[in-house]
Formats: sequence, C-alpha cells, structure tokens
Amino acid sequence: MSASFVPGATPARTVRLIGAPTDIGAGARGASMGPEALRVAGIAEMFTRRGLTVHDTGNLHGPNNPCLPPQGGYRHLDEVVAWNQAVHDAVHTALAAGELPVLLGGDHSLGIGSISAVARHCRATGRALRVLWLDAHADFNTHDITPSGNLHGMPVACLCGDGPSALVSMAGHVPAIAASSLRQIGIRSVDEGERHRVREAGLEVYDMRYIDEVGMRAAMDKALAGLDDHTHLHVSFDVDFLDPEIAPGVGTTVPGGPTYREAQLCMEMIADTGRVASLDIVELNPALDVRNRTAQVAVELVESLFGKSTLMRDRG
Ligand SMILES: [Mn+2]
Repeated sequence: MSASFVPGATPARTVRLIGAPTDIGAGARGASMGPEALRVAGIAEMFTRRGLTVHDTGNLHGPNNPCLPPQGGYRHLDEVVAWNQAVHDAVHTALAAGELPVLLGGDHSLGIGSISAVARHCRATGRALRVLWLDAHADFNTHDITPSGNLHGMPVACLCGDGPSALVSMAGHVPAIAASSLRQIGIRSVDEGERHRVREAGLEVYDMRYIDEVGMRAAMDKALAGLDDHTHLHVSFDVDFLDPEIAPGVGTTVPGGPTYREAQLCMEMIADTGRVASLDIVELNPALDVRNRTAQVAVELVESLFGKSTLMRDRG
C-alpha cells in the first residue's frame, strides 16, 4: 500500500485482481473465460496507468460446471456456494490488507461472495456501505419464481436475505446488506414475479425508462446522493448493463442499454465521488465476443471509473 493511504479516509491505492473463472451460476457457458480476457485487454496495465499499484493474485479454484438441471429451484447450488466462499475469502483478505479488490468474473452469482465480504468489512470497520448495481437485470429472483434456476439471477435477493442459507449467511449477518444501501442502474429486463418482489423490498431502481426520461446525469446524481467520507462504495458491474451494440460479449444481452457515452458519464460521475473501494466485473463471455471487443470496452469504462476522463479537471 502507498504511503498516502489513510485508513477510513481514502480508498486504497493498491488494487488486488482476483480472477474467478467460472460460469457456474449462468445459463450460457463461457463467462469462465472472463478473467483471462480482461487480462488480455490490459486491465492490469490500465490500473498502473491510473497510478495504482496492482497485485494480480491469479485465479481462484473451484468445482467444474456439471451442466445439470435445477434441483429445488437452483442449478449447481453446492458449486455456487463453493465458488462464492472462495471469492468471499479472497475479497475479505484484500480489504483487510488495505487493498482495493477487483473481482474478475465469472458470472454474477459471484457478487454474493464479493459483496458479503465487503459488507462484513464495513460492519467491522464501522463504515457505511453503498452498492451500485450496474445491470440489465434486477437479479432479484428466488427459487420459487425463477424461470431458470440459474443463480446469477438471484444475487441481489440473496444479499438482501432471501435465498439458500449457505449463500444468505455468508457475511456472518443476515441480511448481508440492507436493501436501502443498494442502487440499481440500467435495469431493463425484470421477470414478472421478480417485479413484485423488487417493489416489495423497496429497491431503489434507476431503470432505462428513467434514464431515458431524465438522462444519465440526473439518475446518477440521485444514485450517488448521501455519500460521505466514510462510505465504502462498491460497484458491481455486470457487462450486460451496456447496450449490446457496444458489448456483444455477454450471455444475456438485452437491447436498449446505455450507449458508450452514457456509460462513460456514469463511470465518470462515480469516479468523481472518490469513494470507489471495491469492484466486480462480471458476465463477460469471450465465447460470444468479437475479437475481445467487449473486454476492451469494459477495461476502458473501468479506466473512467478510476478517474481517466476527469484528469483535466481540478479534483482538489
Ligand atoms: Mn447481473
């Protein structure tokens, strides 16, 4: 960690890259190749350019994808638990070491382990938590309403306390996070049963209709309202957040997402807070990509998330 790091005040200046090469929670195979595609697209070099120190600790290990049908409303529950426990432990270790964990997924079910660890860390250090969930989907399904049994459609419900106990209790506290600490941005595909649950839980959702009507700037102003110097800001970036025109390399594309410029503005406004302290990059699927273009776009956007486009501004 650099000498300028002040615990509790400034987010870490050392990034720890944690690869989780699995598609265990997804319907389509291929997100297991995400970590290497992000490395090939230069994610480590990008962080170095931003003035951060990079520790790439390589990839975590876990069970193979057995490609089985759902049981009791879940596909591959035991395997998803194993992968999430590995992610939880790695993210928690990074935070405890004063580093900024960047999870290279892997499918979005891994957000359970990652954000559970972040929530545990925030409780231990007395920090407020804000989670920005950038996604085309609400990921708020449960075993009784899921159309597929794929756990990558359930991480937000699990984090809010609704799901199998091994996943729900991973943070050592149920629920792992309060629904009120979450902001969802870019949502445009919500299953019918899920819609009702999202309303019931009172999730703060800035969906594409809202972004169309008021613009990305106003949406992000609201999503980022109320942060203070002791807020830990976690960004969970599902690459399917982006419009498929600019990000074809995902298993669950939904048309009508943010354009390149809207996504850049979103990332820049998050960067302006100076509070980003942990990050997931998930659902990148190189098997569906075109010459690694989606990985490159993801790296460019993360570069903005860490301040690239605001370089000419006086940020004090
Ligand atoms: Mn997702």
